[in-house]
Amino acid sequence: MNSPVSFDVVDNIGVITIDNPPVNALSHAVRAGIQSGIREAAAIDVDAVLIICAGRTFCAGADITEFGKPPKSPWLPELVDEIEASDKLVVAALHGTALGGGFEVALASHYRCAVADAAVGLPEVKLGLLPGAGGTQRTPRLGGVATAVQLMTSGTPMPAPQALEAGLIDHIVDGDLKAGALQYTKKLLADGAPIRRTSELPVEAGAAELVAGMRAEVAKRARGQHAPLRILECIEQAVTVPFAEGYRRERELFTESMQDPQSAALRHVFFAERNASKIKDLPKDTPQRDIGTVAIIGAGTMGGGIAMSAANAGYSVQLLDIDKDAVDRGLSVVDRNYAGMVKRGKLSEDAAKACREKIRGTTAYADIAAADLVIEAVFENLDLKKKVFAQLDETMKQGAILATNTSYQDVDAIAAATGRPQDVIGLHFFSPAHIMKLLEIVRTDKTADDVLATSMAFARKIRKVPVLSRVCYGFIGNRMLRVYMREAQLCLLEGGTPESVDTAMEDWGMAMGPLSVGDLAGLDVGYKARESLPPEERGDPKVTRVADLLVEAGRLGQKTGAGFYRYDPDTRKRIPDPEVVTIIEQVANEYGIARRDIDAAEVVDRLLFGLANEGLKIVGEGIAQRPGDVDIVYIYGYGFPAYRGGPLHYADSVGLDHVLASIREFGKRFGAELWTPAPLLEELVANKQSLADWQEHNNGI
Ligand code: 3H9
Repeated sequence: MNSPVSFDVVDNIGVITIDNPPVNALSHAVRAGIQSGIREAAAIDVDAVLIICAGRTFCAGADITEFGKPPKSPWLPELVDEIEASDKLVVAALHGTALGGGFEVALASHYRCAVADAAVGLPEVKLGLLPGAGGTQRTPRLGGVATAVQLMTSGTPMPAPQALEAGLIDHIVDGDLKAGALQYTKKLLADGAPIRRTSELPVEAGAAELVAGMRAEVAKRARGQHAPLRILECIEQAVTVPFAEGYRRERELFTESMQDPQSAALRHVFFAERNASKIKDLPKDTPQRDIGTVAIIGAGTMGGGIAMSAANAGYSVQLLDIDKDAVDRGLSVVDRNYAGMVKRGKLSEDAAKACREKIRGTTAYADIAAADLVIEAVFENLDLKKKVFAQLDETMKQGAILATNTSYQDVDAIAAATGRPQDVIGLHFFSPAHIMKLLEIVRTDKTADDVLATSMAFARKIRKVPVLSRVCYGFIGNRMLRVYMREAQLCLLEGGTPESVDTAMEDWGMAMGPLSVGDLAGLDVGYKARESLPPEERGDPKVTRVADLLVEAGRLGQKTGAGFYRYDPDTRKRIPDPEVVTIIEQVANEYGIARRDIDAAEVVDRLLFGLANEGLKIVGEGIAQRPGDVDIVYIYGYGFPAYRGGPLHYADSVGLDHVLASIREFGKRFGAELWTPAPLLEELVANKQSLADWQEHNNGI
C-alpha cells in the first residue's frame, strides 16, 4: 500500500510531506510515515528536516476514527518525542488549520513557520479530551499560561499572526509555503540557530499563581464539563513540576478523558453533525441551482434574522412586507441587531455596514420576482401561508426555490397552493435566526433533488447546521418539544414549581429550563398556535391550562415582565412568583390532582425519556434520517448539552432497556395514552441492541 507520507531531499533538507486527504489526520500510516522520514533524515547527510502537508490543511489532529481501537505504535506521544529528540533541526511548515495532534507535531518541532492565513489550535476540549501528545506541557512553555489556557479550554483556533505574537510560531511565510519554508530553514541553518527543544524551555515567572487565578473562571465556563478542568490541571503541572512528570500526568488524564462518557458523547456529536448534512438517497453529484439573491416575505423578528443570516454570508437580500411601516419596523430591528453585534465586538463597524447594505426593503412582489430563493416567514397560519405561496407562484421566475419557514404547518399543503410543488421546501430557522445554528430542512415527497441539494449547500453557506426532516406536525424539534413541555407542565400541576422544574433540568445540563424558555419565546406564541389547531389536536387541556391562564392575565413572558416568573426590569433576572404557584394550585384543584413532592430525578427522567421516546418514533417513522440527526436538532436548536450527546445518545448511554422500563412505569402511573413506547425502542430492546449498533448495522450513514 502506498504510504500517505513521502520523503525527499531538497537542497540538502529532508522534506517529509504528508498527503492524507481530506484533512491529513494522523492515522497510523501517517505516524509511521513521519517516523520513518525522521529516521531516514537521521541516517543520511541532510542538514535539517521540514515537515509539510499537501492538500487543504496541515494535519487537523489525531485520526478520530481510530479512537477506542487498540493503539498502534508509533502512537502520537512516541512520535512527537522522536521528532523533538532529533539531532537534525526540524521545522514545521503550516497552512490551513494545524489542530490538535497536528499542532502537537508542530510544537515538538524545533521551529514553526506558517502562511499568514493559517490558524493553529488545540480543539480537543470540544471532543471532551485534552491534548494528549505533549500539547498541555509545551504550549505554556512557548506561549505562556494565559494563551495556553485560552487556546485549550476554548478550543478556538488562533490565526497565525496572533500565534506569532504569542510565540507559538516563529515566522510567517509570504507566498508559496514550501519555497518560503525551505528558505526559512536555510536561514536558520546559516544563522546557526540552535536545536530548540520546547520541553527544555523555562516557564514564565509567576506562572503557578496565574493558573490558580484562572481556575474559578474556567470552572464557571465549563458548566458541567470535565475536560476544561483536566486541561487546567495539566497546565498547572506544566508550570510546577519537571516536564517528564507533567507529561506523565497529561497521559493519565488523557486516558481518563477518553473513557469519560462526556467524550464519547462529544465524539458522537462530531460525526453526527457531519452526517446530518448528507442526504441518503441523494447522489453526491446532484446538480445545484445558483443562488445569488434571496427574498424574505415578512419583516418580523424571524424574517429580519433570516435576512441577516443571508446578508452576512454575502447574499443580496430583499425584505418584503405588506406596508412601508412594517418594512421600516423590520429594518430598524435589523439595524439594532447589527449595532448590538458591533458593540459586543462580534463584528467590526465596517463589516456590519457592508452586511446591512445588502438588505433592502420593499412592499412590491414585482421587486422580488427575479430572486433565486424566497423564504416565507409570515405569521404561523396555514391559510395565510397558502395565500402567500399562490402569490409567489404567480410572481417568481421559473426555477426559483420557494421556501417556507413554518414551524408546524403542513409543507405539502403549502406546496399544493402552487403549480410547482417540486420547487417548494421548508427551511425552518430558529429564533433568533441570525444567531441560532440549527436549520431544519423539510422535504415533501415532491421536492426536487436539486432543490434539496441547493438548500443543504445554502444552509452551510450561511453557516447553519442543517438537518433533514420529512413532513409531520412540528417536524423533528417541535414535535419532540411538545412532549417535553407536556411533562414540564404536568410536573408543575403534580407538585412542582417553575423554579424546581427549571432548576432540575438546568442542573442536569440544559442551557435553560423549559418554563424559562417558554417565557423567553413568549407564552402567547404557543397560545396562538393552540388556538389555530382543531380542538381534537390540541391535546389534554389541563396540560396547558396554567400557561393559558397566564396569557389571559397578560403575562406573556419576558416581554411583559412576567410569565411563569416575574423579571427584574433592569437585570432581566427571573424571580419566582407566589402568584404563579397559586394559579398552579388552583388548576391542580380544578382537575382533582393531589400535589406531592416531585424530586429532580423524576423531573429529569420524565422530560428526557419523553423526549427520547418521541425522537425514536420520529426515527422509526422515517421523519428523521438517523438517530444522530435528532441529537443535532436538540443540541443546536434547544440548548441540549453537547457533552450529553443529544436525547437519543443519552437514552442509549443510560441503556434502552432502562428507558423502556421507565416509560412503561410512567404509562402505569400517568396514563398509557401519554406513554406509548416507540416501536423502534421496543424492537431494539427485544433485540438487545443499542442505537449506535443499530445505526451502524441497519441504517448506515
Ligand atoms: C487529537 O488530536 C488528540 C491528540 O491531542 C492526542 C492523541 C494521542 N480525524 O469538518 P469537515 C473528517 S483529537 C478523522 O467536514 P471542514 C470529517 O469527519 C483531534 N476524520 O471539513 C469529514 O469526513 P466526511 C483534534 C476527520 O473543512 C472530513 O474530514 N482535532 C478529522 O469543514 C471533512 O471534515 C480536531 O478536533 C479527524 N481529526 O473542517 C479537529 N477531522 O467527509 C477536528 C475531520 O466523511 N476537525 N475529519 O464527513 C475539524 O475541526 C474540521 O474537520 C476541520 C475541517 C476544521 C479540520
